[in-house]
Amino acid sequence: MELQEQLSWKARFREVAESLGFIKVGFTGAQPLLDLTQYLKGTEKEGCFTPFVEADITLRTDPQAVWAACKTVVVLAYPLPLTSKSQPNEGVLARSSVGEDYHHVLHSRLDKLLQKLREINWPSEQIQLQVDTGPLNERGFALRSGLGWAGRNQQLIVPGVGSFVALALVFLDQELPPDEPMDNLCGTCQKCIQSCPAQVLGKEHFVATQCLSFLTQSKERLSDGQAKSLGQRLFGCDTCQEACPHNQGFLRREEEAQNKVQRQSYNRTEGVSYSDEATCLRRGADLYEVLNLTKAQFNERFRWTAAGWRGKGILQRNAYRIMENLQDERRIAWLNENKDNQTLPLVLRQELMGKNKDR
Ligand code: B12
Repeated sequence: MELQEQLSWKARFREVAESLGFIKVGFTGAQPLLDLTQYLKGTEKEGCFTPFVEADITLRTDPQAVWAACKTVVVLAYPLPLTSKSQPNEGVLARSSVGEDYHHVLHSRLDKLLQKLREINWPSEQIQLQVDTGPLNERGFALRSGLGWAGRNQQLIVPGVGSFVALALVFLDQELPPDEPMDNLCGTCQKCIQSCPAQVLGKEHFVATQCLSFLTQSKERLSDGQAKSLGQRLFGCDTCQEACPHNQGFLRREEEAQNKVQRQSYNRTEGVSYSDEATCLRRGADLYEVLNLTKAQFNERFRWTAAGWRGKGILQRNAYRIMENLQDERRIAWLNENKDNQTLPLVLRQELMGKNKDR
């Protein structure tokens, strides 16, 4: 294919993706991320790996090891929803875990993208997709495709947009001219480093197993110190992103939407852009309700969000620990009622075992 024709297909891809709500699109080749491979090899033994990543470093960095026909990786960013502030005694959900699970939202957007590409006779035989759960390192390809730069908080920051975006990868079996990586615009700013309650930023390596977001998702026992450090975080942590100057525009829009909007809900209609200012999603969750969730209530309230993927027990463990932090006495009666019960989450039982806590 001639260069002119390749550029024209690229432009058409972008146009279709943007019409579906993707906020930025970058293209890069299928060569492996060699620097990252070396870096990952060096950090494997330092608590930098979570159980959430592929163990084989080659599969995290080399698109052709995952799909031999791959020639181009397209990286797409989709905005996260605007949310409303939680109430003082509520548990707090990260923006990536409110509303319909972003994995579903992005996959459904990508399915529409493929359909529209077929309609314009897109010249690829096959196209493969990844949203978060595949093996390849998304931020590494995002950096190389010029989608944004990596903040000191590890986040991919899209210029003019910020980091409250979810990423997706589209793999093509045709070569298209790559985009250029962009400069890092953090300058000397240290705000995220200063804000991190776990003090994991700004170190030589990011020890992911100490990040509070990880702790809220971990099925390992939390120590009392770790549980205390969660504060009111029920699932995920946005603190380092909230401190970032590049996210202040997003946070202002949220504030405005929250003041205007009548409807503050847990859900929004599929297909409505996440950044639609008519829907402000609730980030707060009633802790006592979470503690008492039945399976059916969990399915109704959380299963379809990204806060649901670790199961009901993890949310209940976190809710209990937050109530402990808030000295909410209702947890004591709840524990007494449930301690001999199968419904007491195993991880919480293990954490409280042997300490005679609250009994
Ligand atoms: C495992 C994982 C986690 C782990 C570990 C996070 C981490 N920082 O490593 C935990 C559970 C802690 C986590 C937390 C969160 N995550 Co997460 N996570 C992932 C996942 C599945 C893999 C990440 C990974 O491989 N990490 C290893 C490190 C080394 O890579 P990285 O930080 O992703 O990217 C760096 C490298 O590529 C590096 N790099 C590239 N080339 C080179 C070369 C050299 C020489 C060096 C030194 C480095 C380097 O630069 C990048 C930026 O620092 C990705 C999805 C995916 N498949 O990639 C989502 C992903 C990174 N997570 C995401 C989100 C939203 C979050 C949270 C914000 C959720 C929340 N609110 O709680 C937090 C943020 C925590 C943080 N400060 O990073 C988004 C990020 C969006 C964005 N704008 O950046 C992703 C892309 C999911 C998605 N599809 O949208 N996550």
